[in-house]
Amino acid sequence: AALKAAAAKSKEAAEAGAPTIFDKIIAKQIPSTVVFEDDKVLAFRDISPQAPVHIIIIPKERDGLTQLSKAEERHTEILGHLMVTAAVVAKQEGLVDGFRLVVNDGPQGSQSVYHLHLHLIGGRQMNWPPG
Ligand code: IU
Repeated sequence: AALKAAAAKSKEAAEAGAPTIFDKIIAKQIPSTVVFEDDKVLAFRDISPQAPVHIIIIPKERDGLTQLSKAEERHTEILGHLMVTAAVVAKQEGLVDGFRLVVNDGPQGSQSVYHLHLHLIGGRQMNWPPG
């Protein structure tokens, strides 16, 4: 319940334009293990990995994309770029037998950070259905 309340608060703050923890990671104010970076996107290792490989891929400019359900026509290019980046990073990480890409959206999707991100998860057998 405490976690849910914290997520709801961070959702409101992000929607009002406040920086999230990911902005601090982008600004290198918080250290992270970056595995890929260009002018538009950043990929870094998740601090609480759920598999041998667990990488978070984010747009550097949030541009209203606190969560995927806020996507509009103008976000088409960056969303495509994030997906292509996932493929590039998966290859770089040696995930030749496959991987999983996850986007958690909103409270029911268990989203906790309101800056759109892809989870690239791999290095072990994934199960279906997910939890
Ligand atoms: P979610 O989809 O919003 O639930 O995922 C947020 C992820 O960000 C989650 O897997 C966290 O472990 C991860 N993370 C991180 O890598 N570094 C941080 O400082 C924080 C969260 I806060």
